[in-house]
Order: sequence, then structure tokens, then C-alpha cells
Amino acid sequence: MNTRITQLLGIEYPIIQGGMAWVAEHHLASAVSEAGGLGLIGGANAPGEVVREEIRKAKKLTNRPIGVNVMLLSPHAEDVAKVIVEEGIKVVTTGAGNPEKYMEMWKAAGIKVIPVVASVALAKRMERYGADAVVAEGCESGGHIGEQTTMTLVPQIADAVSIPVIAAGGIGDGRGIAAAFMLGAEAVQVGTRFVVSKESIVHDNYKRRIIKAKDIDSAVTGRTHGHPVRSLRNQMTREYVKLEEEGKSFEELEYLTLGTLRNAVLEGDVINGTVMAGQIAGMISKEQTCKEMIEEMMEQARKLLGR
Ligand code: TUI
Repeated sequence: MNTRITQLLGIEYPIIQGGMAWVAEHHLASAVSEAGGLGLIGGANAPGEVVREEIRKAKKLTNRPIGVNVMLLSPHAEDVAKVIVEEGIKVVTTGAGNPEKYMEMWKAAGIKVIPVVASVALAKRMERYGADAVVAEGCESGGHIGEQTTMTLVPQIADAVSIPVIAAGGIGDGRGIAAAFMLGAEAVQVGTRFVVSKESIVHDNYKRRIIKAKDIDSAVTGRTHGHPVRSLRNQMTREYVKLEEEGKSFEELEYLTLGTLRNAVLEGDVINGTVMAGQIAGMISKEQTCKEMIEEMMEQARKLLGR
């Protein structure tokens, strides 16, 4: 399954890993790249120097390409943007904003720039600014999301731009990959399934919560303040929704979630922590290595697509 994305990135399979905050560190990124996909270090809210260390550690574990995801709401986004250039990273994805102001610097360094977008308008704008591809991310995804579903977003973006499109949101097996290709995508981004991989450093409680999840077990908090985030329902999401209904300010609600993703990922607090995961969690049933996951997904996709 050679596509413009596998060629652009020099990877074997058209699968890239989501840049998940706290989760996408060097063990996961190198395992996905070693298995033939594109692994990414998630910059999240980390300072530039922390990201630099993660990049160096990942490079010790694989000679294959790895990317970095820049979370644009981070106070350290600018530092991370520079570290990527200094460390010779060749692929960047961005999330939760518009990366325009970094594009020139990245392009000049020969970096492939792949913004994650949740609308046709931003996809077109990114193409004009020189993006090499876009990730069209539907609201089935975990974490910070837009409003459009993957089913509606991917074909509309594929029609609107000439650069290749990577589909994201709700993709966790070969059927999802085949469907994404039918919608016009040339690769997929997978997040939630990789969270439960053997190489993922995520706390066992978090992995078990995803493996046990049913289709309807995620909830979206933060819609009232324009920062919708999908995570698995728990004490924290119930409390958040209650306070949102009471009309609490964005600042008060932010305070409630401060550090809660870290607590869930590293400490295993799946009760008061934020267990970000996509709607496909209900279908994810077992821990496997990244290689097993990728090979299983590709085999299924190839059969369905007749390739
Ligand atoms: O970025 C993500 N997913 C994320 S980031 C994150 S860390 C975080 N935690 C709590 C609150 C906020 C962030 C967790 N998950 N996905 C990519 C993505 N980007 N989805 C949607 C967007 C997006 C939305 C609006 C991109 C651009 C945009 O508008 C930008 C503009 O200026 O038009």
C-alpha cells in the first residue's frame, strides 16, 4: 500500500501515531517507527529541553524516521518548534491551533509539515502556507477535538486540497483504514489503540480502562468554553459537566483539570484523572506490541481493499 504519504515520509505502512500528550514518548514512538509506521514524540506542554531529550532517546532506539507533534496551545510551543530544527527532525505534526508562524522556519530546514486540522477552511489555508499533507481529525478522536466527524471531514478535505490527506478519529483496525482510503485518505493516524500497546508506558489502570470501555463510555467536556476534550467518563468528567452546567468560568474549570492527564497516565488515577481516549476505545480489546497491531491492521486493510 504505497501512497504519497509512505513516499513523503519514507515509511513502510501508511500509519502514523497520534502525538498524544504524556503518552507519545520515546518508547512508543520508536516502537511504531520500528514496526514500519511513523512514530511521534508528543511535545504536549513539555519544555523544549524535555522534548530534546525524548528525541535523542528515541533516536537511540531506532534509525527509522520519527516525528514530533507540537501542541500549539503549549506555552513552550515556540521552544519546541526550534528544538525540532536543531535536532534534525524531518517530520512535524501540529495540533490544537494554526502553525503558520513556524512554517517558514520548518520548510527552510527541509522538514515535512503536517498540520492536524478539524475543518476544510484550515486545511486549505495550510496548503496555501506550504503544508506537505494534513491530518483530517474527526471528533471521534480522544483529547482536544473539533466538531466534524471523520466520515464527513475526510472526503470534504480530500476534495478541497491537492496535498495528501491522513485520516484520524475512530480508526483502530483494518476496516477503519480501508474506510479511510475509500473516503480519499492516503494514510491514517492511530492514537487510542497504541495507548494500550505493550511498549506504551501508560499506567496499567489506564490501559485496562480502555480495554474495558464500551462504545458509549467517552464524554466531551469543555464545549461551553470552546475547548472540547474527549475522555472516558469518570468522577472527573461528571464533576466537570456539573460545573459547566452551573456556568463556572473557564479558569475554574481549567483548575479542576490541572495535572489530571498526567495523574491518569503516570499514576493510574482513572477516577479523578483525565483518561483521554477516542470513541473506538469500545472496540479495543487487547494489549499487543505495536508491530502486532500494525501488521494485523495492514493485513485486514489489504484484504478489504484488494491490494
Ligand atoms: O490537538 C489535538 N488533540 C489534543 S491536544 C491535547 S493537550 C490539551 N489538553 C487539554 C486541553 C487542550 C489541549 C489533547 N489532545 N488534536 C489535533 C486537533 N487540532 N484537533 C482539533 C484541532 C484544531 C482545532 C481548532 C486545530 C486548529 C483549530 O483552529 C485553529 C485556528 O486558528 O483556526
